[in-house]
Amino acid sequence: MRPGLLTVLLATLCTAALATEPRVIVVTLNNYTIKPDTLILKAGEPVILKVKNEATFIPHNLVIKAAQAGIELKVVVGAGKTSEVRFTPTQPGNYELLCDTQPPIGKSHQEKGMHGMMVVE
Ligand SMILES: [Cu+2]
Repeated sequence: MRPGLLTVLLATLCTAALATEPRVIVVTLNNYTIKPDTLILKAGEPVILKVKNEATFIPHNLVIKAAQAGIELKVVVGAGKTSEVRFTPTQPGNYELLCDTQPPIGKSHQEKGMHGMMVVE
C-alpha cells in the first residue's frame, strides 16, 4: 500500500468517528418536573439521553412521541436510578415529551407538570 493512501484512509476513519460521536444530554426527572423541559437537537446528530430520576420513591418515565422524526420511545426509570437511551432524530420539528404515569387516583404526572418539548432543528 502506498503511504499516501494509508493517510487518506486514516483521515477518513477519524472524520467518520468524530461525525458519529453522540452528544450526551442529561435529563433529570423529579416530582413533577422534567429538566431541561426543552431539548434542542439537530436532525442527523446522534444523542445519548441520560435520564436520571431524582425522586425518592416514585418511578417516572420519559416518553418521546416523534414518529415523524423516527423516534417513539419510553424510558422507565426507578426512583434514584439512571437509564440511558441513544437515538438520532431524522426530521426537524417540534415533538412532545412527557412522563405518562397515571396513578389510579388523582392527576397524571403530565398534568402535574411533567411535560416538555423536543425541538429538532
Ligand atoms: Cu412521572
